[in-house]
Amino acid sequence: MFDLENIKDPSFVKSLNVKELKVLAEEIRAFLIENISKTGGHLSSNLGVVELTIALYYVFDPKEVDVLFDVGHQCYTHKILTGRAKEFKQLRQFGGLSGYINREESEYDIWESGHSSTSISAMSGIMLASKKRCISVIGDSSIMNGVAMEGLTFLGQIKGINPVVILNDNKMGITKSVGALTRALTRLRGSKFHVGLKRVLTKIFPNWLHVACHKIKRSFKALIQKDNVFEDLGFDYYGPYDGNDIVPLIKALKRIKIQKEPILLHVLTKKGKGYAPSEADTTGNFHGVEPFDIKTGKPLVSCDDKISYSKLVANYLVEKRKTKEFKVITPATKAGAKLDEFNDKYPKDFYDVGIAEEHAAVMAAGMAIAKTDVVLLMYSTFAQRAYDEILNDIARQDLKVILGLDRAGIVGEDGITHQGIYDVSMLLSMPNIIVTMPKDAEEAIGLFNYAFTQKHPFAIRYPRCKLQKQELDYNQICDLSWPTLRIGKKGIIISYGPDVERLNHLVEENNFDLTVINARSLKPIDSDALENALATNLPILVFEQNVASGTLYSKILEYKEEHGYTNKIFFHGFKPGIEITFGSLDEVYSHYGWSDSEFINFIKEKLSW
Ligand SMILES: Cc1ncc(C[n+]2csc(CCOP(=O)(O)OP(=O)(O)O)c2C)c(N)n1
Repeated sequence: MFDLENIKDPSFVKSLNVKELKVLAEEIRAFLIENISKTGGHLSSNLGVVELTIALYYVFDPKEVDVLFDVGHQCYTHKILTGRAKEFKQLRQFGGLSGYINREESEYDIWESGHSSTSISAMSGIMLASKKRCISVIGDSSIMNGVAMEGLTFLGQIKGINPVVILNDNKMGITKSVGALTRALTRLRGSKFHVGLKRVLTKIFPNWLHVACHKIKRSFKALIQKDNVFEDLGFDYYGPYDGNDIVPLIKALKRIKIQKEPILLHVLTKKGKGYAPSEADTTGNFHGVEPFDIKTGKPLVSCDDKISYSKLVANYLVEKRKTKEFKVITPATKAGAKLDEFNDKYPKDFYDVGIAEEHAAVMAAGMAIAKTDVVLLMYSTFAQRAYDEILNDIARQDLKVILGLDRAGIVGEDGITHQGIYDVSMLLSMPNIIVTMPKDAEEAIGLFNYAFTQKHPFAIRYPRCKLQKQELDYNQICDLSWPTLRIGKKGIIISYGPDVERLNHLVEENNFDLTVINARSLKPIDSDALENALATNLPILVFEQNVASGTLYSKILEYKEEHGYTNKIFFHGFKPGIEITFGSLDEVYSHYGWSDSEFINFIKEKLSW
């Protein structure tokens, strides 16, 4: 029995025998299931890499070699082995342990990401600058992204360094991996017999014999065929190995440790290993989980009366498709965007392109050129990766792509890398694009219906929060005007999204004599409504869940200056450069000035009440 909470650093792993290593793996797995069932977190990806992480620290010394975990969502065993087991009770809680690699937490945390597929490029930089050896641990879905491919193409032709890419192949991204490269991986995986035979041979033969055989096989193969995409890119390919079997894994790692060229080690792991419901999951439900009952695998808090904005939009698209032809594209977020039903009902109109935001955006532009209506659904944070394509290919060409930006605003437990607080600044600077945010479910449907009727790129942002379930009219439509939700005489609040609804309630509850305007279209602005607001000469308070840079607030200021108004205008949002950490939505809201009481304080302070 290991005292996981008293582990200081991973060096102790080297002194364990095979039996002890296996016990350690089982105990870590039990620890992960127990803790994640209470806190929530990335369950399946972490259960799959327990042996791989232990084996890495058995063979390599982290003082000599940097290990870079791509995305960083599979780093929990690494955190346990580097002395952070005690903090798992606070995993992803405000002020607690981050669910990702975090350089402030540990000297062993080398590369922060959250957004996938950067580890190979990062390791290229580290190795070329420091000569320190690096290992990238990257999943089969993340390696297919363009950034990872650029990294591989670069590294494969660099001489004099020996990077190691460990391809952790579990045949899954959040849901099943997609794309032609998946097919290439299937060929490399070979049959179960092949992997089994390899396991036996690895156990029997010494390492030098394996290396020799591997080199001879490679030279012969190169004469007759080139069917290994990684070898074609300049990597010496080792594998596939069973990544959940610690003995062959250690042998394979020892083998590559002595190599002097770029290595790709292909390991096959079982996503969700060791917990029946997550092993059986193909829908992505156990990729990231809320607290759950270990016996049943069901979430502890049932939200049967609630619906997420993602699900609302997905339901709308299913309904809309009954009467209107259009395509839906999503880059690897089919599960989060709740698009299973659309996919099942309209498979010919649905494209999950894998982790390929840039490709998704340009492909949507292509569909629009071909006069086909298309809805591109991305998380706000990942749309950042397609900044140039949204700007240059969609917006500049004024193409009718309906861009659904999910998880706009603060996101909670994923923390800093996932906050949706930049897309307003990004989009408002682009030509032609209309940018909107609905205050509730009805307005969301209304804006989507409006988007279908017009001819320009059209972004609809929606947040990560949940809504009360209700009967909805899927045919309603709303325009880009700014409705006034209430009229008062002491000042004017302008906001959008669910925040404007919240502010309206607060103003009512507190009997504040204020006007509240719903600026559901951030671009174009409703200049009549703004003109009327400015003409009152009342102070204006703008609330936006975005960094204060090029947002609606700036547009209002510009308008005021241009038209010679003198109102005082105040902004409540986030300072550029702010680092909004992880925690429950409520905790993060209250810590960063977004609680009801902070709203009230801000109003009172600015209006000198
Ligand atoms: C650029 C980007 N797009 C989308 C995501 C959302 N995302 C997080 S993990 C993940 C799947 C990763 O799959 P894989 O690399 O195979 O690792 P596994 O979880 O299977 O171990 C996705 C799509 C992301 N983190 N970054």
